[in-house]
Amino acid sequence: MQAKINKSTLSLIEGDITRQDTDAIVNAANKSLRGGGGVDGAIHRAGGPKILEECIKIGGCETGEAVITTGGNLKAKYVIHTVGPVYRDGEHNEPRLLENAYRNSLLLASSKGIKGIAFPSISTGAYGYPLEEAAEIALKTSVTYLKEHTDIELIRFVLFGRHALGVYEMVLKRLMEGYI
Ligand code: AR6
Repeated sequence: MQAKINKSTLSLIEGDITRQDTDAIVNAANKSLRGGGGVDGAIHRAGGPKILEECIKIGGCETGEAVITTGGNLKAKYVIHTVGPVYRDGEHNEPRLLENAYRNSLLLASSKGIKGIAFPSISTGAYGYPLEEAAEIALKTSVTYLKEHTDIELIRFVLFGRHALGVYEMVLKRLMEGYI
């Protein structure tokens, strides 16, 4: 599924984030930046040791912030590492922190002249964020960003599995129809 916002494209696909050919892919990292499971593990495995070397030099990343490294052996030239919130009950600033993770990743991409960026569904695996709520934040933040900035031409969400894709599609449809 695709939506046009100004001249830019927001697209939703089912797939593996490590295989994307966008200028940058985004990692759902943790504050240590030392790697982990899920998306993080897959990116470091596919991208090779150069990514971790740069992460170690950077030192760490606060929740909601973003940093950038090489893409190593990946097709993408860059990896943007961001840290989503660990979900507790939604009353601990989780929505704001998740929005920051997307927005700061996009701001960093713009500052590097990146035109195409692929995101996984941040915080919805090990960090336990309910999928539909997270999709709303991810997509609203992206649509708002594309309305305000014309430099990013493509934001692609790469969802793991049919179910996640279906939820994102439903939320994007509601958003484009003005229901949320
Ligand atoms: N491509 C796209 N999506 C994926 C892939 C993939 N290769 N693998 C998993 N997903 P998670 P988080 C989906 O746990 O919740 C790590 O250990 C997955 O189904 O990767 O932000 C870090 O080091 C889920 O919907 O990220 C942190 O400690 C989504 O990606 C912690 O996990 C995110 O799942 C971060 O947790």
